Amino acid sequence: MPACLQRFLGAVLAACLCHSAAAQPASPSLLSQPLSREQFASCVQNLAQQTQLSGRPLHRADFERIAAAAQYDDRVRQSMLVTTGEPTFWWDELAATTDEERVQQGRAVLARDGQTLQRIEAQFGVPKEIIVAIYGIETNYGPSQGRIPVLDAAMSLACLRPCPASASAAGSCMSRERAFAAVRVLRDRRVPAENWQGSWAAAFGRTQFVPDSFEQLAVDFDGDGVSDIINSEPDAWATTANHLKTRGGWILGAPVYIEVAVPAAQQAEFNTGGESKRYPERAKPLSQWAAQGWTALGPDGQPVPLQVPGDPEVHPFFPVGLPGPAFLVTRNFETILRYNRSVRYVMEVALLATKISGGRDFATPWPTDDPGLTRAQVRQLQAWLASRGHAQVTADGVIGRLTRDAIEKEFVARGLPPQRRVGQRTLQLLMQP
Ligand SMILES: [Ca+2]
Repeated sequence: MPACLQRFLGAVLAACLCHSAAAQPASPSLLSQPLSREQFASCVQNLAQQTQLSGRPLHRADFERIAAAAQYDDRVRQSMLVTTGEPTFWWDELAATTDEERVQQGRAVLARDGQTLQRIEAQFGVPKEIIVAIYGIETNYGPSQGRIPVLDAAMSLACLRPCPASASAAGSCMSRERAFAAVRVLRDRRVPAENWQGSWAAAFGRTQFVPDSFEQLAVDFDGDGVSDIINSEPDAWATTANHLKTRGGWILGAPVYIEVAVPAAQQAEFNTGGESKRYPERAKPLSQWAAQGWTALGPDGQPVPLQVPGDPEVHPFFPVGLPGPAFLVTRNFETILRYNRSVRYVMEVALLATKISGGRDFATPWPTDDPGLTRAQVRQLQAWLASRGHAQVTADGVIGRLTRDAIEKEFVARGLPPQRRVGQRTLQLLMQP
């Protein structure tokens, strides 16, 4: 399950414009129905007239020649709609993305290729567990790189999310620049001309880079003279490490997050009303938080001294407000955030890396009586739904719209209050004989 494809299929994070989210909003009217053949052709023609705005040199003739093969792919629009769809919960997403299956597979990657990963860690200064965790979350350690032709995805995205008229400078419109970059990468023969596939957001390869980031950051680490992030694990890993090093930098020896207890007297100050909130403007050295009575949490949730070598600057982060897990986060958090602009993604990567290293889950429970399912449990649920006649549900371990529809119908069929999600508790309730 690729992170991107997963979200395309239905789970929701507004995350998967991997490694440089297109910032400009889509026009709602453009998303209400598929683009017509004429609309798409006219959009591509319009882009051809703007190649002078390409972030790197691009001749109009090259654009026209390569873009002539592009086809509108409505999966892009459907995915854009999904990202504004149903609410999702931290405890569901983290339970699936950091489940035991993914932890064990991550350890197997480290055991298999520890030496290569160690060399990458040494050269780029990024922990190998973080690189492996990104690999695991982005493409499930390789197999799930996406099935949408990258050129089609990039062009469709640019046409569904056109630049505002004011975006006249190169680089001021990410969706346009991504389309140009896809063409440049093909022109330069840096990717396969046939079957170049990726996510709906045009991210491709083992760690899911968009074409513009690929152009800027791709590394040849296996030494064959080609930066091949699709087939070569060392190239993909080193390219990811290069991204983290170049766009943010890593403080080696410092964690991404430290789970903390907030002193009672200061809890009102951080009342987020249940919202996810981060306070980067309040960054200060860890020792100063400790002096104010903040403590870290030990394995059983007991307070332990707040200490990290080098006394890095940290700031508070509350994924779901208080009560709920509370964190002080370092610059490493912001470095992962530049890789994928979702705070939930950052915590998925960091927690998976922690677990791969033998560390533990968060000590503070999420504010729910119905914690999330592992992918093995989701597959079990889906097989059961299919056996109950919901033929559209496949046991792929990814909760998407079709699975949610079936869940809702089953709750209704059993005379239970309808809901579209299932956790550990409601799984038992729903599947009882
Ligand atoms: Ca290579």
